[in-house]
Amino acid sequence: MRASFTIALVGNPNSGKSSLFNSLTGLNQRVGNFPGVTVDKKTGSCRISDSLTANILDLPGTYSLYPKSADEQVTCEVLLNREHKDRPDMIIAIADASNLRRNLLFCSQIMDLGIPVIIGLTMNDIARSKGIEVDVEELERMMGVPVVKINPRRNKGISQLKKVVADMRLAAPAIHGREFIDIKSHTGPWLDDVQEICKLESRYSALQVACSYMDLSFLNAAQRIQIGALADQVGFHKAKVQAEEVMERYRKIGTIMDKAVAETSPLKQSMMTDRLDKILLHPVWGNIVLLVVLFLMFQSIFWLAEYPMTWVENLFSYTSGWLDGVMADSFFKDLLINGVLAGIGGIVIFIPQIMILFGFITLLEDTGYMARISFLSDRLMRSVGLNGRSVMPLISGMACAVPAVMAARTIQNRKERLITIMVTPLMSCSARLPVYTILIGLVIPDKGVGIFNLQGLVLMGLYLLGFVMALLVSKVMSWLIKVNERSYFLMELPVYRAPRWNNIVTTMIEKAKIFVVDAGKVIMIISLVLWVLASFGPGDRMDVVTAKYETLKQEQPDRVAELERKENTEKLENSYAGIMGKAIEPAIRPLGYDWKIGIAIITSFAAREVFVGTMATLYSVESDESSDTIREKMRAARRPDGSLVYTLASGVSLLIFYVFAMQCMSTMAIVKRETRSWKYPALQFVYMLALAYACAWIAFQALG
Ligand SMILES: Nc1nc2c(ncn2[C@@H]2O[C@H](COP(=O)(O)OP(=O)(O)OP(=O)(O)O)[C@@H](O)[C@H]2O)c(=O)[nH]1
Ligand SMILES: [Mg+2]
Repeated sequence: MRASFTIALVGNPNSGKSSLFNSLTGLNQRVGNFPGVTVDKKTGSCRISDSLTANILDLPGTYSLYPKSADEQVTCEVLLNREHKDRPDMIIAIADASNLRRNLLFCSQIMDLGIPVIIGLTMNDIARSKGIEVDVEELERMMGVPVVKINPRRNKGISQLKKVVADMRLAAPAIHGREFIDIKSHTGPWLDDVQEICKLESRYSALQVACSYMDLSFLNAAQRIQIGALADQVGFHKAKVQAEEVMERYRKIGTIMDKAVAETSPLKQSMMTDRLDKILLHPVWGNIVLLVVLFLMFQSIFWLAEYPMTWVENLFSYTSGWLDGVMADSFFKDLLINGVLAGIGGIVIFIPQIMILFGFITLLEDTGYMARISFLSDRLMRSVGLNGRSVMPLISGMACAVPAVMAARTIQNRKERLITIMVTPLMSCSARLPVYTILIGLVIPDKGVGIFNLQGLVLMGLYLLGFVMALLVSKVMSWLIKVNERSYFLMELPVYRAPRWNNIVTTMIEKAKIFVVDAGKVIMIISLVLWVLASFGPGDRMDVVTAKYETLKQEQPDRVAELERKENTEKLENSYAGIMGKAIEPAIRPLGYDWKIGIAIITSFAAREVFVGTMATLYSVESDESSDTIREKMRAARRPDGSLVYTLASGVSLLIFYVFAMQCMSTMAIVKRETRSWKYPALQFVYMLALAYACAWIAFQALG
């Protein structure tokens, strides 16, 4: 049930809104040290006092109420549309004390919306180290709204904030009506009509609507026409009014700052960010450090994860060997070992790698280095028709394309945003990691190259391949898509912060959990369905095979073991799965794949992780040694002519196929949502599949 009282957290990007949201609600909304972490609204509930519970609404950060990008639009719609289902009754405006002038400007604009406001002053620790001291009582008096110092990163000042909220809730009716600046003096009386037409709360909301009425989704066509006509009539000049408004606010804030804020000389500490940036943003050193960081990340995915992965693998092969020994042969035993256990083992083994990957990405975000990566790569990105902001979606794409596609909302330019969305799925996501790992283990020798490990290098090569292809495709698309908007890279670089280790550990555990549960569900279902499809066949085909081998076994008792293996293979070929696989085999034979890989590719269209589960199930059904690991079974796999299935050529070809192919329903769904059209996910599916097929073919022909 919706509590009757909603508080929205509003403020400039990277000011600590989501941190406060987490403190208030106990939820775990994503927090990171760069602007644009939150791109959609999120609600939670908070007990303010014994008698008051509030809905808390976390919103994307915004610099003003004139939306310039899709994430800012989310915030503006909530604040301006009186009928919005998340319409707040109160706003906590978050102001970063270390950037007070600009943050107060936005607070003053929020105050003029006509909703009760409390200012939450964050980053006081950073302000202090910059030599900025804020007199809260004076600030409160001059701004005319309550101001509370908080540090949501350390959970400080939260109870004080709740008390002020509770007090204001009781006093609410008294607070309305006062404008920070006299808006009418800038626009004349016509805004009253706009306010009337759109049923807005304040004259300032009316000004916002008048400025962006074509973009706001809650206005209907009639309202837009009316506003347009009025604006023409009075000769409304949006940019001029906006500039005048901001100047007047700054004048007033200047006076307030003089009285309420004392600036002394900065302490040494605040220089740290500048000093670090001298190296980390240096045209040469900066890029070298960046390469080293990325390189370490990939090597450690292999190095560090190797031990826990071996433990998990052994545990599962031991368990299935043990079950095989103690259970009597039955339908149920077969299902348990070859269906369920093989499926679970296929997922659990990748937890260490997934955790390391997410740990690294969270570390980059938490320290503020991610924003530097954007800055460093702006030139490169621009040369292919994107901009520095596209890097964030691309890097988060290494974790998962779904949030990454959403992260593209912070890109203002429509064309650049669209291209970013189109190429993000080319970045190798964590779901590909299991496929890469298992295939690399099969076909790439485990040896050192200098101080590096060859398998680790190949893994990094695959990630790079996806990235380079993303750049190439962007370049091509930037020629094809014609939208002429100017674009510039503007991003505030956050101060460096120590990583919050508990946040990193929590994220790692949470992502592992999501991976096991979400991917696990799909993998389990597909493994079970597949097990059925691979264990049964149409008509009496399976019985015919059984009968044939029964006689053979009686005739040649010394070859029973070999005959049993052959029998299993022949049964698999005559099962439903076998028949389907054989049907598509001609299409994939030029790439070096057999029909079992064909089935894996088809099931992978649900989600790529399914590849390993599929392999596990298919090889388990066929093999009679349940204690072998999947890898051992795959390594031993042979074609009917006796040659190995997994050779360097077919393995590399398959790796490349998985780098490029769009095999993820969730990504397609999110691309549809973000672009509001099926055209783009369809196009994406086709171009990525074509790319995958062509490149895999070339690789197989070149190496074969
Ligand atoms: N030193 C210090 N750091 C803080 C404080 N509050 C938040 N942070 C850190 O500031 C960074 C940004 O916090 P978020 O809560 O993600 O900011 P946000 O306002 O939600 O940002 P967007 O979603 O991008 O608009 C994180 O690294 C926090 O740990 C504070 O009072 N002091
Ligand atoms: Mg946020």
